Amino acid sequence: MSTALNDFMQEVKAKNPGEAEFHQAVEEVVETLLPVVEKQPEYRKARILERLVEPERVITFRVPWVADNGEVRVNRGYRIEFSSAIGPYKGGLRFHPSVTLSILKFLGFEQIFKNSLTTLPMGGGKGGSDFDPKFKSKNEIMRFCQSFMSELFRHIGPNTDVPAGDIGVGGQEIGFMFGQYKKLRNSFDGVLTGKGLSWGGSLIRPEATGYGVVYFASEMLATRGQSFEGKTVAISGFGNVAWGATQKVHELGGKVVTISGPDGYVYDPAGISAEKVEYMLELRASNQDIVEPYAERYGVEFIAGKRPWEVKCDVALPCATQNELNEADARGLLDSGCLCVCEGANMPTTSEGAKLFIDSDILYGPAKAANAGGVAVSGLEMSQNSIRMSWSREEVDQHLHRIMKNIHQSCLVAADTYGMAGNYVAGANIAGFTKVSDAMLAQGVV
Ligand code: NDP
Ligand code: 2IT
Repeated sequence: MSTALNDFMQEVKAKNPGEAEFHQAVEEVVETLLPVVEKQPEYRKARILERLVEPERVITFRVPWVADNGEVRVNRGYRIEFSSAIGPYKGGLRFHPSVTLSILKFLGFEQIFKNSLTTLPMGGGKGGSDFDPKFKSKNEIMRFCQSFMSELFRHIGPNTDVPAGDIGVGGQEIGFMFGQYKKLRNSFDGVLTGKGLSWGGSLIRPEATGYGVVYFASEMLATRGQSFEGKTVAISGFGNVAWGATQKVHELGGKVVTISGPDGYVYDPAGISAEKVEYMLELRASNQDIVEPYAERYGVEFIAGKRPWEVKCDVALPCATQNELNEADARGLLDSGCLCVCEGANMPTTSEGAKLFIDSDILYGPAKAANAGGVAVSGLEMSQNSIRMSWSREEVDQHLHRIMKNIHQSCLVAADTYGMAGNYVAGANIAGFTKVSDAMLAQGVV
């Protein structure tokens, strides 16, 4: 680690003690940005990096609710409003028992660069709760969402902060939160994205992140004259992102042979297609957080307690959660001849794993570029809400495809400009940073 990076990280760690995931995300970004900032005295003077790692606002709040058995429960709610340099705060809400301030700060920080890469006017934010939707009834989920929004509503708005879904938050939860917001404000606003089609949602939003990951990976493969046709693909997770990615890989002629959950992974050598892809939605909606029923239903192997990275594949798409692919997994993928790793989840690869990928010849697409399709279509949902129109499936998909191709190109150009050709991690960080830092310079020290 360079002295400058070490000094910078010491300060970040001292100011944000115990926030391991936030430290990890900041270090990965700052390592690639320091050479850029060092060449620009204006950035240094305006202390752009020091300002960027400090959220503009952090909100935490109590979320009390009543369980079906009459017991009172209390969870903690958060919204991290990280940067509004280029647009209203924008980013998902995560409901998962593992949620902490550190996890939401890492996600909010990454979101700044991701949203900038989409070229749409969106700042960076993230929120959520340590609420565990597992085994909760629909009524319990509704009461929780209403209580969560009873506080959040005063901090958000279509021109202020526009949340969306993430782990544990899909169309159902967005609906319950939107209903409560509308009731409290008495106003029908485009304040959340991922809405239902009949009340302001956009076509393709549910599929967008997964489709975008596959579009991005296709662009990377094309730089080596390759495509998804005939490729074996390992996917982790079985949620929204994994589902969209599986569908698109199948459409492009590839074969997805794994999905995974907290219980283990399923190996389906014939490939997950058609009806099996739809079954993934049922599995997720069952609220039980297990993939084993897939193996029973289709008579394939279930490997308990393991991750899918031990399966030989041409392309690996981690689509579950942070730090789900470690150094040993990365080494295994490299040794077995994997061509491309493209991140659907946010920060799924540990720092050690990522370093191995960057130092090797593998095509490695980092989350903030590769999974930007979800928030990009959220941005398109905001545009449709503003003009009170809705675009066709084809129109939205074309926009998404174009945006993912542009992000890929911006990463390549930025990496090349700073002497790191082919390094998509550096490319994504630098390309995302430039627009935000220029906006910060123009707007003065605020
Ligand atoms: P879902 O809730 O639909 O699915 C999440 C999946 O990840 C489930 O399989 C879930 O299983 C698993 N998972 C979550 N936490 C853990 C954990 N601690 N350990 C093991 N498995 C876990 O969420 P999404 O598909 O929307 O999100 C998946 C990833 O993609 C996340 O990293 C998210 O931040 C990222 N992402 C999502 C976008 C979106 O638009 N939805 C956009 C860009 C990125 P379980 O719940 O049982 O743990
Ligand atoms: O991580 C992400 O980019 C998301 N969860 C989507 C955010 C959004 O506002 O659509």
